[in-house]
Amino acid sequence: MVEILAYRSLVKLLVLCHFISLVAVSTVEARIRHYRWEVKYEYKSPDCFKKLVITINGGTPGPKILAQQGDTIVVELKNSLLTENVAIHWHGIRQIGTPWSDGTEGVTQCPILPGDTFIYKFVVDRAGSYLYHAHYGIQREAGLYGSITVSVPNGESEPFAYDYDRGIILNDWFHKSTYEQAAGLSSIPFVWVGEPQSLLINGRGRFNCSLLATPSLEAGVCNATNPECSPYVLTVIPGKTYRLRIGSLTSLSALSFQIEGHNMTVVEADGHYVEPFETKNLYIYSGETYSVLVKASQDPSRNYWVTTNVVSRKPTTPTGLAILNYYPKYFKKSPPTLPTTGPLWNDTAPRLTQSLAVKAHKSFIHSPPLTSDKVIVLLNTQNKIDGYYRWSLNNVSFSLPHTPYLIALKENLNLNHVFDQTPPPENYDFKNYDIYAVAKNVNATSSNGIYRLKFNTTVDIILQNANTMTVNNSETHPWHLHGHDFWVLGYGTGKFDMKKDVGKYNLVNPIMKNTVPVHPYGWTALRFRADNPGVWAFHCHLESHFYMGMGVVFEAGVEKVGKLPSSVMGCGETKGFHRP
Ligand SMILES: *[C@@H]1O[C@H](CO)[C@@H](O)[C@H](O)[C@H]1NC(C)=O
Ligand SMILES: *[C@@H]1O[C@H](CO)[C@@H](O)[C@H](O)[C@H]1NC(C)=O
Ligand SMILES: *[C@@H]1O[C@H](CO)[C@@H](O)[C@H](O)[C@H]1NC(C)=O
Ligand SMILES: *[C@@H]1O[C@H](CO)[C@@H](O)[C@H](O)[C@H]1NC(C)=O
Ligand SMILES: *[C@@H]1O[C@H](CO)[C@@H](O)[C@H](O)[C@H]1NC(C)=O
Ligand SMILES: *[C@@H]1O[C@H](CO)[C@@H](O)[C@H](O)[C@H]1NC(C)=O
Ligand SMILES: *[C@@H]1O[C@H](CO)[C@@H](O)[C@H](O)[C@H]1NC(C)=O
Ligand SMILES: *[C@@H]1O[C@H](CO)[C@@H](O)[C@H](O)[C@H]1NC(C)=O
Ligand SMILES: [Cu+2]
Repeated sequence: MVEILAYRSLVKLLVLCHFISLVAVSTVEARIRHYRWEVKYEYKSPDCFKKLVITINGGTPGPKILAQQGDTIVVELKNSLLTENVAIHWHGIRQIGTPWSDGTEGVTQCPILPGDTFIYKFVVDRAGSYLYHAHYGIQREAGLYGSITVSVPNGESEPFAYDYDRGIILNDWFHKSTYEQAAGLSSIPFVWVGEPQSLLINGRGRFNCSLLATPSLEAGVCNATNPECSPYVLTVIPGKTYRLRIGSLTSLSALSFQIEGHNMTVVEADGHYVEPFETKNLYIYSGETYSVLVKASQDPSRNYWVTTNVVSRKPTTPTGLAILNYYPKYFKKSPPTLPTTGPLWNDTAPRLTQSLAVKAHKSFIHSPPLTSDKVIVLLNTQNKIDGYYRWSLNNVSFSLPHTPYLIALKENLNLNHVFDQTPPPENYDFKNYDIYAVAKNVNATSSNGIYRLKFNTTVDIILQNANTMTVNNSETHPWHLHGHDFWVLGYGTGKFDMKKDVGKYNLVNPIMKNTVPVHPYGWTALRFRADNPGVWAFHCHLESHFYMGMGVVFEAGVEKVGKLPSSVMGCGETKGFHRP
């Protein structure tokens, strides 16, 4: 014990002195992992097309965070974007005791100004596969994202075995800048960027340069032989089992993911063990993570395609490609086959079936509370406000305040100056609303009001999907909750039935997750315990949807939150609190 304490002080000393950027602790009791990151704009060609992207220490995706359960992560983040703010969210990390490190601009902190350095410090309290990404405007789309892998404590084992661990991050990629996109979303007439130009696997994709208007003139802009856009190669040793930690951080697309000729066994979702099931095709929604086991058991004299395809929206984006390479023979050789175009994009049934198949592993069931104290129903629709297209919940479209809620509530600022004191509606006109009809509300309201929950109460959320403002169109929305995991009690099609569907909730072995899809014209029911003091966003994880109002905020037990670091302040009504 003495040794450990001494070791800890040594680590602290090193951290304080900033002598090294990463303390890769190798002793049994690993504790603090310190990272120094610089965020900048750089020209990159992830899909062969050169554009400005946001990098961390020169890369997109950013550095992998590898830690062990119980470790403290310290990220010293320098904003070198020159003319743009930044904030980073640690997706899936509950931030117990450190709600100010959640990285949600406008909710838990002021934005980090150009030139400033901000220190995120938090504990990774549960093993599993997680993500991080920008949480300021639609900045994530510019390439600011990466993964967090937390291993189990020494001596603890997982309910499955594998030989090697590999990370796969999926993303969709647009050639237009975030500025053009955001301006288009908030214009009259509305300007839509369209479908992504490519899909990226571990930051690499392939845009067909011949599709540019003047390909020969743009040879320097789009170069198919640029090594930055050569496909990711997953090299495997015949006979070995691989754990692939797959995460999606798409801005818009729902995806399917396949490895030609190989099935996958799903074993983990959002940091929770899944009762294993085998599938040829994994559907994955933005903000979700899955671990799958893949056995390198096929003919090793050839390579295989790893593919990802858009589902739920009519795809115009080509298949995202990587290569499964059997060691040692055919390094980087393209497979002899044509890549699969994936499942039918408009067939919702298999997606719903797979959502329902994800249940808690039988030895790792966290039983949910059998009843709830409050039920909030959120009708997911589009509408208009003053001629602008918006997404809304129960006819109310969310907007972020200028002063972050956490600071306003904790520091007892004059709340009337900060946000709307009327909470948003907890329900809508259930009986009379036709979820298949074109949403026709051209006079919706916008609000930054929040739900203030009684601490440690149990809350049910029913996400009800509906038609958008386009005929026969209902989209897939991946909903992400900050600060908590929730139990997934059920999914269904059509309108939720308060009597029948509640009776069918899975209270036996529901999986816990932090992100969950609501399928077109369907519903999803969740339950969580408001037991983490703080202020937490709950929102659609599609960049444009949250930007256009598709989110809510929960406060619970804010009086139990410890002293806020002054580094989170400095904007809106908190200017006077800024560090000297
Ligand atoms: C790229 O686009 C050009 C022009 O449309 C087309 O002729 C060519 O087949 C495409 N190449 C690939 C690999 O899709
Ligand atoms: C395309 O990239 C290759 C490899 O980096 C390079 O040799 C070539 O000069 C580039 N072509 C153009 C037109 O920039
Ligand atoms: C994958 O699973 C399907 C159906 O479950 C089965 O028919 C097929 O043989 C499996 N393929 C491999 C390579 O295991
Ligand atoms: C799905 O989309 C395809 C075109 O991509 C269309 O031919 C087909 O009719 C659609 N199926 C359904 C069930 O809407
Ligand atoms: C939303 O507002 C429209 C128009 O004011 C109204 O017809 C509709 O019933 C409202 N929807 C809900 C879900 O309350
Ligand atoms: C929109 O709603 C506001 C109040 O909610 C009302 O004063 C106004 O008349 C409405 N406008 C239209 C076009 O319905
Ligand atoms: C919340 O309530 C549960 C069940 O009543 C209890 O076991 C738990 O200790 C409470 N947690 C806190 C933080 O008060
Ligand atoms: C919308 O769907 C309904 C029912 O499936 C169908 O009757 C109608 O023709 C569709 N309308 C359009 C514009 O596609
Ligand atoms: Cu959405």
